[in-house]
Formats: sequence, structure tokens, C-alpha cells
Amino acid sequence: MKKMAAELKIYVVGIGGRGLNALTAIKRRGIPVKTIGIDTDSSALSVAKCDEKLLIGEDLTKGRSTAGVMEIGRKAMEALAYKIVEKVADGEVVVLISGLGGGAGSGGHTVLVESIKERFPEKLVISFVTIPFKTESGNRINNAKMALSTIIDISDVTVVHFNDLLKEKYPSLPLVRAYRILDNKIEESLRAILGLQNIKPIPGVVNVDFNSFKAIAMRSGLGLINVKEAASVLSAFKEALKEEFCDIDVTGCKGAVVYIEGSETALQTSDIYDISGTLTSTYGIQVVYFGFKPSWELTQPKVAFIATGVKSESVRKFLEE
Ligand SMILES: Nc1nc2c(ncn2[C@@H]2O[C@H](COP(=O)(O)OP(=O)(O)OP(=O)(O)O)[C@@H](O)[C@H]2O)c(=O)[nH]1
Ligand SMILES: [Mg+2]
Repeated sequence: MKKMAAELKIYVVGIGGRGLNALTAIKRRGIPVKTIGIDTDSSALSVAKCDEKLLIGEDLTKGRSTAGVMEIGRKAMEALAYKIVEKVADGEVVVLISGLGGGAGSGGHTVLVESIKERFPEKLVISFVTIPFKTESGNRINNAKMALSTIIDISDVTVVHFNDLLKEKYPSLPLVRAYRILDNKIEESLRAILGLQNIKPIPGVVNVDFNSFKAIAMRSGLGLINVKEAASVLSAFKEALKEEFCDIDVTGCKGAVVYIEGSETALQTSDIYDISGTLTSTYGIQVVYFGFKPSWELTQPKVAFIATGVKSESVRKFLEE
């Protein structure tokens, strides 16, 4: 009898106001992950929707926000990170989400990644972070810079979204609606990672499973995770190469995964040759994995594209300026 692989267990931890907002959105969509919300702010925590909640820094802030002081976020997390480390022990992937700039998120995020990696160096830790609007206070921008460079160093994969690009692309949308667009991106990314299970091999190419993805994702730096739907596989792939909320260059990156979801007839032999030609010849990516997921629900093909060890000029500039 064919032995089925165990279900992929993912913990998603949201830290601070932004982290909690993202968890609430994820929970509403019913994505099969375990969610844990952490904040110093008890009122933010009380309205968040997640499986488990942890109030940190009670002795420091009396259940209020850190008021943008990163050091308080750090100390608060240092005291209780062990509780989260224990909770995520049986997970294969830990995803951390925070909005950089405030005290809880910027301070707590770095401490938690450190604690998890110290105890479980082989666990895949993926960080999703947003960069504050340029117009926010200098304190927030400095917090974000400090936290970002550490997070990129110590997480296995860091996905960066610029709030400014959200404003640029959706200028007339109310802020909360615009925020939901970034939450959707994270939800899609989580689905893309969960989707690495039960993938059907495509003959003639190097096929992906969770372990091959993990190999290109461990200690890889900046990452891109994009899912796009279009009338054809190739046009969905071209869309998925571009990240809307951060300028990403995949040239010469560590590795990439492409998998296609759709009806069996949507995938043509030439698509696979075109996609692999683009990734290996045009972008010089040496390690590329493929997969296919038959789906009868989709009316048009969907392409998930994950690239690790990518470069970003705007992240470089943000850190250096
Ligand atoms: N995209 C997005 N960005 C957000 C959201 N909420 C806040 N932000 C951004 O994230 C930054 C940090 O905000 P919070 O997450 O509220 O801060 P915090 O971590 O709770 O920190 P303190 O309240 O200072 O302890 C802000 O400066 C905003 O730029 C959200 O729901 N979505
Ligand atoms: Mg807060």
C-alpha cells in the first residue's frame, strides 16, 4: 500500500497590531494552519481572531502598547518566547508576521525568530514583514530598519512588502481595505506553501515536494512568493514573476519552485519548456523545481511561483539610507 506523507503542519504567529490583523484575516478564510497572536496590548489581543493568544510584557506596559519603544517589545518577548518555542515544537514551518515600525512587532519579531532558531535550527522559519509608510515618524522608520536587517539575517526566508507601494497602487482605497490586500497576499502565500503537498509530478522535469522546497529555502535571505491566475499558464507565470509590493530581482537567485494548478488540458508541453527556459537561461537560476496540481474547480490556470535568495534594490536602499 502507498504510504501517504504526513500533513504539513504550519504555525503562523502574528506579533503586534499588524500581525494580529493578518491572523484575523487568515482565520476568517479558514486556512488550515495553527494561529498564535502575541502582543503587549491586551485590547488589540482581545479583538483578534486566532487559535491561541499570548499577552507579553504585562509588567512593563500593564497590558497597553509599547508606544513604539522597540526595547520594550524585545524585553517583553524575551521573557515569554519559551512558551511559543514549546508550542511550535511539532510544526515543520513557522511563519511570523509583523508590521515593522512599532515596538511590539519590531522588537518581538527578532527575539522570537532567534529563540525558535536557537532551539530548532532545522525548522523552516519564514518572516512576512511590512515596511512603514515613508510619512510615518522617524522613530518608526528607524525601528523598521534595525529590525529588518536582523530579520533577514536570521529568518530562513523573509518576504517584504512596502506599505508605500500599497498606497501608490490603491490611492483611493480606504486604508483598512488596502491592508486587506496585503493580508490576501499572505493568505495566498500560505496556501502556496501548503500546496507543496500532494503535487503530481510532471514527466521530464525536476519535481517539487516540501523537502526540495525546504532545501532552497533554508537560510536563503529575501524571498518572493506569488500566486497568479490568468487565461493561460504562460501569462499567469509572467505575472507571478513580478512582486507588486516590493521590487524583486530573481536573477541568479538560490532556487525557484513553479507549480501549476488547473485542468489537465490547460498545461501544454511547450509551457514547461518555456518556463524552464526563462528561469534557467534568462534569469540564470540553477535549481528549479516543478509540479502540477489537477483542479476541476479553477476556470483558468493558476501559477504559484516561489523564489529564494532574491535581490531587492528598494530593500537595499531602505536599509542603507
Ligand atoms: N499592511 C499593514 N500594515 C499595518 C497594519 N497595521 C499597522 N501597519 C503598519 O505596521 C506598523 C506597525 O504598527 P503596529 O503593528 O500597530 O505596531 P505594534 O507592533 O503593535 O507596535 P506598538 O503598538 O508600538 O507596540 C505601522 O507603522 C504601519 O506602517 C495592517 O493591518 N496592515
Ligand atoms: Mg500595537
